[in-house]
Amino acid sequence: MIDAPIVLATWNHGKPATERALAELAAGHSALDAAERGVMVVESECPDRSVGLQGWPDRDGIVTLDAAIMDDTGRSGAVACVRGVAHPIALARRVMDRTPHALLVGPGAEAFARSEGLHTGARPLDPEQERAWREWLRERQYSPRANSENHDTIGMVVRDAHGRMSASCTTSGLAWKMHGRVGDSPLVGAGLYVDPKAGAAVCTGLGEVVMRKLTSCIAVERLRFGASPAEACRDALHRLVEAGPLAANVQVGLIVLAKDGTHAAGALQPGFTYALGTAAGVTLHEAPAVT
Ligand code: SD4
Repeated sequence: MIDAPIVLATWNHGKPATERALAELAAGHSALDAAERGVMVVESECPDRSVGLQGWPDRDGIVTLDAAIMDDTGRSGAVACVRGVAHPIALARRVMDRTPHALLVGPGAEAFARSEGLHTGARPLDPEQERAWREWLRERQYSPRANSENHDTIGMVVRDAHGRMSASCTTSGLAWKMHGRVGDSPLVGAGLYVDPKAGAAVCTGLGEVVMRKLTSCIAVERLRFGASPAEACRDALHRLVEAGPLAANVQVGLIVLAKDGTHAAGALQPGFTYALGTAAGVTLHEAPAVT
């Protein structure tokens, strides 16, 4: 099967990431390479400070990062709660390619990063991070807001011209989290999922909600049993609220890409934007609130 590639990525910063992923595909690289290198753009530069070493720190003033990557052969790699790594997605890829494991965390992940030449060393908070952290310490209120910073985390799904699929997620997690907290982004089935028989999905939003319901996996499983991407999106999001409405500050955004290239996005609340990249270019959209 040969047809046009397609890339989707979360939030407004999904646009430069998607442009990079499409360029990688155009240069003949795999869907896996595109999913890795696309999100690296946002790891390097993320003005809203929700990805990479520039991300907001935890409540102890420490920046810890989570990332995962998965291809359509069932392989995956992930890292969680890592410090001093500029490109955690590249580290996640190395976990997948060069270790017998699927997830490395904390000091062990950092030691592996050092052995792979991917550890960039401890660095102090920059003045903006320091200022925001000190301000947070005055009130110490932990109440993540829906669409907070409006563009948290980058998650991407890629389908190349041969129908091969991959997905990636990378994040600094929720600002002012407890030290050691890990969200959905590095967890296969929660933050991302790929099944060659069905499709791929990624999530963004309040990780504690997503990781309890395996939202990405549920969406892809719905595709496997014949749902359209829009139905899969709606069903997976409904699963989050079937026991009753969530607090007004809870947002979850979901992107679903079926193996035939059809796709959909949805969210618990308005305000979730995503980038769509095709041969015609990259456009930004707001996903419908589907609950
Ligand atoms: C987390 N899901 O760590 C991530 C954060 C995020 O929109 O995506 N925020 O819970």
